[in-house]
Amino acid sequence: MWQDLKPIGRNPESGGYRRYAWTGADAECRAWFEAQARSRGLTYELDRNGNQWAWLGDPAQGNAVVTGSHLDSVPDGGPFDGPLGVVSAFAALDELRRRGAEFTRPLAIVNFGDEEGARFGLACVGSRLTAGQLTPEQAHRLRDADGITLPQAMERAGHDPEAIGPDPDRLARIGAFVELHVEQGRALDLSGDRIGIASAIWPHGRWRFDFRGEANHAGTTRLVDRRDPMLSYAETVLAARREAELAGAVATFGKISVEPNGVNAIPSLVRGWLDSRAADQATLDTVVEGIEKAAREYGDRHGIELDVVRESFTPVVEFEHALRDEMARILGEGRDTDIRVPVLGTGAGHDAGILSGSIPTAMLFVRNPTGVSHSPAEYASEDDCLAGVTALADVLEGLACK
Ligand code: HGY
Ligand code: MN
Ligand code: MN
Repeated sequence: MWQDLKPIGRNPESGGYRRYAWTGADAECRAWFEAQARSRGLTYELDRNGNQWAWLGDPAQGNAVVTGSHLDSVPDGGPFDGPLGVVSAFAALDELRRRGAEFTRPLAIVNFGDEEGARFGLACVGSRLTAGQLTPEQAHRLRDADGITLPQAMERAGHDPEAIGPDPDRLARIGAFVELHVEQGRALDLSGDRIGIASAIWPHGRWRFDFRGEANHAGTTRLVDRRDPMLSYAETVLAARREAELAGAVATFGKISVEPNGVNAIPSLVRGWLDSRAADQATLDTVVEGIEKAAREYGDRHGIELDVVRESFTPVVEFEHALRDEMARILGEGRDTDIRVPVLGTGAGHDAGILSGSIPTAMLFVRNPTGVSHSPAEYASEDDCLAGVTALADVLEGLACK
């Protein structure tokens, strides 16, 4: 499976992946998913929001156990964030069949569309639409950097944008969703464990800061006469770091666009996107308010207009304790006593977090020795990935089989 996925959307210069929603690379990933489903005799389904499902058993029976993740990527993302959960899901099913497991509940493998939001700016579009956390009207207003709207992109990829919307009937058939994911930190490396169970996801969001000044000649405009929004932006980036450090949170400006974007022109507009996350809502609010305040104060002194728009927000997620405990019990059973499965919090967002408001969800993490993610350097060893498959197979067997 990894060999098939390896070339799809790979940027040869960086070695990272550019698998953005509703692009050619995304279509290739989707074709791969469908082929994997059909080759295993699973019933393939594409839902109204562009999420792909592969069913074993009759979904109408209800109380299904679902596993999977996403196949799209951030710009120059690593190979594991997303695909590890989908590949492991198919591999775990193969393992269960090898064990001769008898299923008492329907099982599905899912590929959620547009988890990273790399193209349209909003993460987890497929699961948010399904859960009713994003309305079709809001989704229809999303645009990529070239001005292409989400409906236009969907249409070009052969998906009906008028069909999108909440899917409560689909969610009502699911009794549990378990997402396996590469860890995006070093907690497992530091504790010396291959596998962990997620406890919670930090509240997180994305804010767009538009700094407007005045375009002018870089050679002839005296410094005192300038209204340069790049300075306000730079000051705001430093403020973000200070506020995050003070609060024990994180704040990142990782994307910027500049107009007119000329080497010898003072910019008229600098647009920067802030991603900020903290352990609790109050801390996150304090951090973002502090950053905005610093941006306004600096801008006021230098004639810069500022607009701040919150583009997305995900509240804190505490994964369901009953499912978490059940997984810990299953993974503890019949194993060497020195195999521990720690329970970890994370600052990364996931479809499992979005769906946790509607259905019981849980996550398994696979050790990442450097903790690097959203980068071509993201890594997990083959042994750890195989331990992840075994753990996922054990969990699915414990939940869905006799
Ligand atoms: O950005 C995130 O946390 C996620 O990987 N989409
Ligand atoms: Mn990611
Ligand atoms: Mn992911």
